Amino acid sequence: MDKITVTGLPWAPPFAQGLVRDLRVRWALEEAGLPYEVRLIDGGERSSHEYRQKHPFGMVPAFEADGRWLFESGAIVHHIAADSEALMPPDRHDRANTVAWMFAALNTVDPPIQNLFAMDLQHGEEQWAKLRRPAAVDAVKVRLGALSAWLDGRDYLVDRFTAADVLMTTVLKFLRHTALVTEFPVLDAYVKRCEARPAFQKALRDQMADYARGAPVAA
Ligand SMILES: N[C@@H](CCC(=O)N[C@@H](CS)C(=O)NCC(=O)O)C(=O)O
Repeated sequence: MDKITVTGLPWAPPFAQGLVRDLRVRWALEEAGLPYEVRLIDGGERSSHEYRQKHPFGMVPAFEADGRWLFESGAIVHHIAADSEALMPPDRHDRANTVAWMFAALNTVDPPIQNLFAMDLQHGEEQWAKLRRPAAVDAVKVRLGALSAWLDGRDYLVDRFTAADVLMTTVLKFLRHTALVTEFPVLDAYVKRCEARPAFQKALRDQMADYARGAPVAA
């Protein structure tokens, strides 16, 4: 891949900082050792016809390599991983397992987590959210319990660090406002192991630095 650009937000409110999904793309690129530029785009540009040709839903991240655009963070991480042994094992069966765990992160583990995240951080004061929260927590715990059982005795989702761990870790990060991950010591250790990687640390540092530069000036 020649010139790579990733789109991100110029700023995010504190509850979302470190969660915005260009983080997982930056992390994957750091692991792969690929240089890239981040283009921070505001709401006006995200709504523009031109940007919608790159990202139909007007969100971040979008990704450009060799003049071609791609959207959806999972698809982007997969695209980067497909050419990088740092993120995708060479063995055919291990590759299939890695992809299975990438889908599991986004399609099986993420939905109940996003449900709880929205309840707590967007609707926390509403009566319906208070009533439904215990069931939403239980649904998250069912997934975390199964994931913890799988990771017990393993360092990573497949035999070694892969793109699946990039996605799973950044999905679990959406629970940081709760103690749910720490209730599962295996998961707590897994997240800490993945987040200790220099590539993650650099990606997070860079994203936070962008938000510090883009912070709204107090009136
Ligand atoms: N499924 C999409 C979700 C993308 C998404 O939710 N992006 C958020 C930031 S994490 C966004 O762009 N929000 C700003 C907006 O919708 O205008 C992906 O994984 O890329």
